[in-house]
Amino acid sequence: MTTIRTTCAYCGVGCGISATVTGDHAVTIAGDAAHPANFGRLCSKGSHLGETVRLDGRLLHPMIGDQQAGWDTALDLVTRAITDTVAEHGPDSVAFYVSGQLLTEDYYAANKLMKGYIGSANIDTNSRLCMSSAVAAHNRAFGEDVVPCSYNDLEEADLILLVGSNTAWCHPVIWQRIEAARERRGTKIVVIDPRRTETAEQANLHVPVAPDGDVALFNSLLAEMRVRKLIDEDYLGAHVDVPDHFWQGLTISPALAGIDEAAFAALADLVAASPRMVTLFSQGANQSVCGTDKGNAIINLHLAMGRIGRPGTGPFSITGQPNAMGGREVGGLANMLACHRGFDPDDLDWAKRFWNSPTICSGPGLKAVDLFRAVDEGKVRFLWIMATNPAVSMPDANFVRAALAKCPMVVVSDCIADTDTARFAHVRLPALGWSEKDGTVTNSERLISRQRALFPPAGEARADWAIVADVARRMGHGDAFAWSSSAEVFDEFCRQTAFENNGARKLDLSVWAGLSGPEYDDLAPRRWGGDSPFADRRFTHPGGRARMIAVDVPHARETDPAFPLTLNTGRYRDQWHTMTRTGLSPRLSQHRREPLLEVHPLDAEAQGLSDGRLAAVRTPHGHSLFRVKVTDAQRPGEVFVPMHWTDRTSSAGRCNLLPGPAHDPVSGQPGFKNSPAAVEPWRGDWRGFLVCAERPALPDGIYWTAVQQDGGWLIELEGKGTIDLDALLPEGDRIEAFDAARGTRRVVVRALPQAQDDRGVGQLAAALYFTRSGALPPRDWIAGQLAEMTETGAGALLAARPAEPEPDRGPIVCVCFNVGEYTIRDAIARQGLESVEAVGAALNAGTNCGSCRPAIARLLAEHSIHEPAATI
Ligand SMILES: Nc1nc2c(c(=O)[nH]1)N[C@H]1C(S)=C(S)[C@@H](COP(=O)(O)OP(=O)(O)OC[C@H]3O[C@@H](n4cnc5c(=O)[nH]c(N)nc54)[C@H](O)[C@@H]3O)O[C@H]1N2
Ligand SMILES: Nc1nc2c(c(=O)[nH]1)N[C@H]1C(S)=C(S)[C@@H](COP(=O)(O)OP(=O)(O)OC[C@H]3O[C@@H](n4cnc5c(=O)[nH]c(N)nc54)[C@H](O)[C@@H]3O)O[C@H]1N2
Ligand code: SF4
Ligand SMILES: [Mo]
Repeated sequence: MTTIRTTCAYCGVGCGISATVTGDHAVTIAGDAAHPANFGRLCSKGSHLGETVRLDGRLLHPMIGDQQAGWDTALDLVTRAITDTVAEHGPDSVAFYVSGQLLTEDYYAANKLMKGYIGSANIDTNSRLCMSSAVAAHNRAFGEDVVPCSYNDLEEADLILLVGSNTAWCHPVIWQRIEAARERRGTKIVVIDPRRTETAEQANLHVPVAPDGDVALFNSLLAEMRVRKLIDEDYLGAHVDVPDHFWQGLTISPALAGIDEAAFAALADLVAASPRMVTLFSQGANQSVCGTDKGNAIINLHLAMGRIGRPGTGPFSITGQPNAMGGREVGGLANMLACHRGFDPDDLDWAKRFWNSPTICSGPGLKAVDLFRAVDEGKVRFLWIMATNPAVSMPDANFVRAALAKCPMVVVSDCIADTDTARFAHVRLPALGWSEKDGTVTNSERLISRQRALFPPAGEARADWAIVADVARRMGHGDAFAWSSSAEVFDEFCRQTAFENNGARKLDLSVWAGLSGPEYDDLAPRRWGGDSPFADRRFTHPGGRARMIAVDVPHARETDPAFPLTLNTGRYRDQWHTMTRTGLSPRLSQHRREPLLEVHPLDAEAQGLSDGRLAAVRTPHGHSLFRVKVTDAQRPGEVFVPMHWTDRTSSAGRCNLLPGPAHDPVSGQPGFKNSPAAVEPWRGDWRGFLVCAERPALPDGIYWTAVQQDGGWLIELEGKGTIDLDALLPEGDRIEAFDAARGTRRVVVRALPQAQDDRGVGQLAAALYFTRSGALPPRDWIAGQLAEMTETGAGALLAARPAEPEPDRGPIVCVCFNVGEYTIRDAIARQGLESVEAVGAALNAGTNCGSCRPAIARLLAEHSIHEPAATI
């Protein structure tokens, strides 16, 4: 057993992990107590990484179409496709679409090949969908894409404004650090989000801003602070350029942000009273057609009040992916060159000389939405997709799919064999997975950490940078891509940041340049730019001054009576994006088993939706089906669906058929959070669910969702007309029950001696519960029987309940200890529990990773408001 210190695979918090390898693709995960991002903490996703490192579903060999191929054959084909396409149609007919889930070394190699050797800037990244508005806002205000804060600032602030951030779910360890600081110093927390998220429930103040009301809100706050004489005129005079007539354009108009006077006054009082203020912003700000303006409206407030560059202050754009920041540094965005440089002739000359490149690009390349449009128009004819799943995650995803289907050559590098995007690939290249990768990532606070390999490569998988370098060599650029390790790539990148920099840009990694192999291997986490890059009050714009940017309140989106609602989209606590990895974890799949449509009771009533049944969501671009959850956490007129489900996990629950391609004019970032939509009930003639060890082929034309369970799958089903149920069931001993009156059929199948897996004879192989008009039993207990090693009685299996009835746990809240909502409500009521700690002492819930603590706090709060909740 060896213990290896590495970094989490998932979010931009960048937690350190201490991984103890216990066997072949077996690992025990713990937080690294010495890592400065998390000091030992991990959330539910990080804690369950061990469930995602097995080889199931991995892409193990290069594939050309459906045929396994050798690396030489596959890379010869890719190289020939690039050179032929460039020869015939020019360099801009070739494009890469990459990802914040690549390591810095991978990203550097891809950017160098495209911009310096193919000679086009058509390399864009999924960070376009994620951070590009923040990047643009930083560039406008500071002259460089520099995040001015570190996590320490969150702990030293008296007031934290969370704008469009569901921190408790999406950056849970940052949330835990904020909570711990609040415990110590009484930090006030404000959540600005149209939804009452679990984060908002824990805040001192929830400001339910109207969709895209943020510019109006921050402009109003700035105007209000001016009235209160709280503008730091000295700071502005010395360090900030303010455009002419800036102040005349500002009004105090919280109503334009959908906010009432009382909430605005409460917010303004907090802002006025708290010089130590951090504004943490995420996708509710960035993913908008006015996302760059939102970023600048936030930064304007901080500059004007001098709340930047001092401990406990600053506008803090938090990154999503583990290496979103590293990608920005190397130049992964089509409108950035490398090392935070643009495309002025000087910049191009600088890059050309450093890379010694034969054909430097001439100007910015295509941003993601335009890139796929160019694929559709036949202008881009070769596309290499690395570490992202655009067939799911791009807006107007069916358009993107149609474009991919037309593209003469699509190459996909992924660690997973079958993704929605991989289905469009002519060539698939197997990449190392998280537990095999070796390199560096930069987190939200500019901290560079090592990811280290725990296992040897799976199958023939290779590092992304090495694959890129091999193609470059085949193109005749061997000298420029002659690295033999990720350490050498990192060294070259560090030297590039320092090349002719002379203090002009904050990004300067020269302290890391020249590391030996062993020094790189041992590299301890370290932040570039220090705690506070603008502590010296010197900004990157020529002249060293920051800039206030005049931003206008956007015009309200015109309402179309056919699409009267606003569709908002985002994340669940325990799933990561398109579920290619978290979806492998039975535990993480417990928290939300189906994609839900969250809708306010008034809208549910008006549209005839019932809680727990299905609804169709329509937009001008497509329609999808979701399970209805009626909740007053939504504002009336607005609905929310998750982004995670794909064609692999559902028949019709894909979110991104719905949002259109509208994007921010400056950053190109799509407005995923505000689309016109309509909803209506969707009723099948029958419904049911299947619990099974092996997943069967599911018919077209029905609703289904599939989630992993211990030992198999849980599949929800609903449809119209008839269905051949027997086709869903495996071979085995069958026990059946019918109820003709309700059209109910229940079938339990037990494994036969020749069962292929290690299931013992008589163990559960599948159980199907089907009805036309009756009720369906709870799923929990029966799904749990898949992993049971003993035979369970037929009566219990058909009833889907144990012979000795156990209380229904309800939806799982704590995935670490499998504790359900009803169990927690029951314990709160019966045992008089009054705190999250007391619930933990009684049930263990919330005592491991802590990701469910906000949910437990909500159950406690609800109990204190209502009569004790009914228990089952
Ligand atoms: N569990 C989990 N964690 C993750 C990820 C994941 O997939 N799963 N992904 C990672 C990545 S890549 C990212 S980018 C981050 C994203 O992290 P977040 O940005 O926190 O997540 P989202 O759920 O996309 O959106 C945040 C909130 O924005 C709100 N919002 C919508 N419209 C508006 C608006 O107009 N104004 C304001 N103020 N708010 C609005 C939404 O209601 C939502 O609650 O999470 C990272 N962490
Ligand atoms: N509606 C809606 N859509 C959204 C968003 C939203 O809030 N709402 N958020 C957007 C945001 S912020 C983001 S970041 C995107 C995320 O969207 P995607 O990037 O498309 O989502 P992932 O599922 O993370 O895809 C990563 C892929 O890379 C593979 N992979 C992982 N590690 C490696 C590696 O080291 N090498 C290689 N080659 N492959 C690897 C994984 O198996 C997976 O297939 O979604 C965007 N789309
Ligand atoms: S907060 Fe969770 S997902 Fe994010 S890096 Fe830390 S452990 Fe990983
Ligand atoms: Mo993201």
